[in-house]
Amino acid sequence: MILINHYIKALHKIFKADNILLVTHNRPDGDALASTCAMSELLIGMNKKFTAYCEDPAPQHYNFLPHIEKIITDKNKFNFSQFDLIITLDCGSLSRTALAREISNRDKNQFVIEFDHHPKIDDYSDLEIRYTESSSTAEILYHFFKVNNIKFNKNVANCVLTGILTDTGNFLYPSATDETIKIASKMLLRGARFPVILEHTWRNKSIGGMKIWGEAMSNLKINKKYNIAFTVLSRKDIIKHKASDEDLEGAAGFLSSLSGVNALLFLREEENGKIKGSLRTARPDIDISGLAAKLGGGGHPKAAGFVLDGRLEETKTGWKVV
Ligand SMILES: [Mn+2]
Repeated sequence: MILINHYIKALHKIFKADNILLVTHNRPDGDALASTCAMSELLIGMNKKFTAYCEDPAPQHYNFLPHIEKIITDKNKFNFSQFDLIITLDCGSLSRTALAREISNRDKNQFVIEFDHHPKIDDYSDLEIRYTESSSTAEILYHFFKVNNIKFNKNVANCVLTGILTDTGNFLYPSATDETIKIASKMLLRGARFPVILEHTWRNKSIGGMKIWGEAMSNLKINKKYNIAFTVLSRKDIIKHKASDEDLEGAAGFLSSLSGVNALLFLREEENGKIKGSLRTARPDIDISGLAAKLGGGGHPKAAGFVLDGRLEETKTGWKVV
C-alpha cells in the first residue's frame, strides 16, 4: 500500500483534534455506513468528541452495525464551525455529502481528511486518501488501522467485512482482488461474523423485493448495436410491489451476471420525477464510468451511476426518457 505517510498523518490529525465530524454520502450503502461505524469505533476508543452525519437515514437492515444509531441525518443538530476536523468517508463527490457549501467555505483551521475509493471528482480535502483500486472504503480503512497498529476488535472487523462484502456483491464483482479476500479472511479471524453480515445484507429480501427483482429480470432486453443489456422499472412496478429503495440495493450487480454482454444498464423511476440509472460491466477491457460521467453521474470503471430528470416511456423499439 502506497499511502503509508498519509495514514500516519491522518491518525496524528485525529489525535490532535478536539471535535470531529464524520460524513458519508447520501443514500448510504453498506460501505458508507460500515466505514462510518468503523471510524466511530476508533474515535470512541480514543475518547474523542465527534458527530457522525449522513443526509439520509441508514436502511433498517444495517442496524446490526456498531454505533449506527449515532449517525444523525439533521444537520441543524450541529454547528459546522465547531469542528476542527472533518472526515469524509466513501463520498465520491462533495455534492453527495450535503455539506458542500460548508466544506468549501470552511475556516482555515478546519482540516478535511478524505477516505475514498471513487475516482476523483472534486478537489476539496486537505489530506486525500484515495485508492481507486480498493474494493471499498472499508478496505482502505483496514490499511489505515493496520499501518497505525490499531487493534482490530470485533466491531472493526465486522465493519470492514461488511463494507467489503456489500461493495463487492459478496466477492462477485471484479473489484474483489486477492488482497480484498485476504483482508476479509483476516477480519474473520478477528471475530467478524460472516453469516450474521450476510443475513442482514443479503438474505434480507422481502416478498415485494423479490418480485421487483423478478420484474427487472423479465424486462431485460439486449441492445444489439452496442451489445448492452438493459432493463427498466417504472414507478408503477415499484408501487405495485411496494418495493423500497432498500429492496433494489444490489439488483444491478445481480443483473450484471448475465453472460455475453458488454454492459448492463438498469433504469428506474424515482418518486421525485427523476430516473436513477445504474451501469455495470464485468468486462475487464470496458470502463463504463465515462458514460456515467457524460450523463452527469460518476463511479467506478465497473460500477457507475447517474440520475436524470424525466420519466420512462415505452416505445415500439424499447424505452425512452421523456
Ligand atoms: Mn464504497
